[in-house]
Amino acid sequence: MSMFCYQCEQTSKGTGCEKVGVCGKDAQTAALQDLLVYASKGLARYLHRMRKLGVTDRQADQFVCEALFTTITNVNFDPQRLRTLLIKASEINVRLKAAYEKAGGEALKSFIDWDASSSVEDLEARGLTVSIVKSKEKLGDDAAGLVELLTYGLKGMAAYANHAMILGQEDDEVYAFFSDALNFITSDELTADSLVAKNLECGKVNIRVMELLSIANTGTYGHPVPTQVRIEPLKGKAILISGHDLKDLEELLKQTEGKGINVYTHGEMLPCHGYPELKKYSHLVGNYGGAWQDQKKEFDAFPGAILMTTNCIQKPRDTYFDRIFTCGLVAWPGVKHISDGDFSPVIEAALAADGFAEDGADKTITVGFGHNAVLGVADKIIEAVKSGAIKHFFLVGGCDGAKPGRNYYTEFVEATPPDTVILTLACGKYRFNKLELGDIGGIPRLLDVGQCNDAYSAVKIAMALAEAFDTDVNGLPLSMNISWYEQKAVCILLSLLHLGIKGIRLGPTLPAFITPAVLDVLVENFDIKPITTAKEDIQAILG
Ligand code: SF4
Ligand code: SF3
Repeated sequence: MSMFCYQCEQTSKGTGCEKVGVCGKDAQTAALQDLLVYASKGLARYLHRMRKLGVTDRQADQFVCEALFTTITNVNFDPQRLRTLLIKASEINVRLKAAYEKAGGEALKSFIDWDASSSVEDLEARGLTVSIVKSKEKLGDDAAGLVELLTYGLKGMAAYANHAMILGQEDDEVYAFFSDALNFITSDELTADSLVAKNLECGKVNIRVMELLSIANTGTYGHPVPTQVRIEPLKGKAILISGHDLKDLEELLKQTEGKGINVYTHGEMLPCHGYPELKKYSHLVGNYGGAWQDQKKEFDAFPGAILMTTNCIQKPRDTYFDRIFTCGLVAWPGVKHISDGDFSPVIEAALAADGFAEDGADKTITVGFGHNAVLGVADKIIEAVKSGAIKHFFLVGGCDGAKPGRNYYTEFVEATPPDTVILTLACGKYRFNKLELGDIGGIPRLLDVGQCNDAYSAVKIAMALAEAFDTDVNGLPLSMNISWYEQKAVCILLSLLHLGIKGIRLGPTLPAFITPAVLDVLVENFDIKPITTAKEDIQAILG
C-alpha cells in the first residue's frame, strides 16, 4: 500500500485509494496532504493552549483553515505547492512555540520537525509516518473512522471559514474551535462517546461558520434574487470561471469589463448570477456545462480561457492545458497559477482563443432562491401548504460525482408528484436543474437555494417554515435527500445532525470511514438511511 485515503465518496472499491487516488491524487501528494493535516494539529496544540493563556495568533488561525481546505478532494494536486505550505507551517510553528513559552506555557513537544531545508521527498517520507493507516492501527477502525469524520468535518468547515475570511467575516470563537477540535484529536484518551460529541459540536460551530459566510456573501453582493440564467453560449470571446469563490468572480468581471469578453459561470458558480452586485455586469452572460465531473469534455469544447477558483479540478487534458488557470488554494502541477489577483494571463488566453462562432439557442434556467427570496414569499408558501396545493417539500442537494448510480437523483426528482416543491443546492442540482418542473400557483417547483456554501440558507428556510407551522424541522412535511462527494458535505451533515434532523437519506453510497458500528449509532440516534431506488424512496416518504 503506497497511500491510503478514504475521504471522499468515489474512494476506490468503496474502501480506500491505496495506490493512486481515483481523483488523480498520487501517493506523494497524498503523503504531503496527510502531513499538512498533521501540521495543522501541531499548530492547533499551541494555539489551543495559547488561548488559555490569553494569547492568540490570527494569522496562524487563518493558516490552519487554509491548510485544511487545501487537503479537500479536488483542490490541490501539486507537491511543490504543498511543500510551500508545509514550510510555512514550520515557520509559524517556531513563532507559536516562542509565543506559547513566553506566555508561560509548560514544555510541549512540537509535532513539526521539518524546516525550509526539507525536500519534497523528506516531507513525503515524514507524511507516511502520520497516515490514516497508522491511526487505524492505533485506534481501531471505529475510533479512527470517527476521528476522520471529525477531520473531514473540520476540512469542510475550513473551506467555508476561508471563503468568509476572504470577504472579511471572521469569529474568534470559530478559530478557537478549530484549535480545540484538532488538539482534541491528538489526545490519548479518545472514546467513541467523546468523538461523537465533538463531531456534533463541529456541526454546531459549522452553522456559525455558514452564517458568517452568508453574511459575507450577501453583505458584499446583496441578497440573491430570482434570476433567469442563459445556458447556451453567445457569439464571441469567452472565459469560464468555476469553483465557489465570489470575490474571484467579481475581480474577473472588473478586469474583463470593456474587453469584449463574455464571462460564463461553471459548476458551483451558477448561483452567482442571482447576486445583484455580480449580475449587474452585463458581460456575465450565462452558465456553461454541468457539474465538475464533466469538465474534461466541456473544457475541451469551450473555446476560451478557464479559471478554477476552488474545487473541483480534474487532471486537465493537453487540449486545454495552456488555457486553464488556477487561483486561491487550487493547484495542478504545471497549470499556471494566479497568485496576485491579476487575471491578465487569463484575459490574454481568452483573446487568443477562437471564442464562440455563433449564438446558441435562447434557453434559460432560474436561480436565486436564497433564504431572503424564499422567505420574502413565505406567506404565499404557507398559504399553499395550508390549502393543500403544496403537499410536501424535498431538499435534494449536495455534491455531484461521476458514478452512474447518481442518476438516482434525476429519477428521484422526476418522480416527485406535481404538488411537491424541491429545494436544491450545490452541484448535485445539475442532475435535474434543466428539467421542466413547472410551478404551483406561481411558486416554481424547483427552488435553487445556491451553492453548497449556501446550505445555511436551506437551514434558515427550514427553520422559518417550522416556526410558521409551530413545529420543529422534523415535524414539517420536508424530507432531506443528500448526495455527498467531498468533505464540505460532511460538515453540512454534521450540522443537520446537530440540529436534531432525523431521517436524512444519504447517498449515493455511505462513507467508507463510517464503520458498521458507527453507522448503527447514526441510524439509532438520527435514523439516517441509505438511498434505495427513486420510486421506493418516494413511496416510503409519501406513503
Ligand atoms: Fe481517493 Fe477520494 Fe482520497 Fe482522491 S480524495 S485519493 S478519490 S478517497
Ligand atoms: Fe460540488 Fe466539488 Fe461538493 Fe460545492 S463542486 S458541492 S463536489
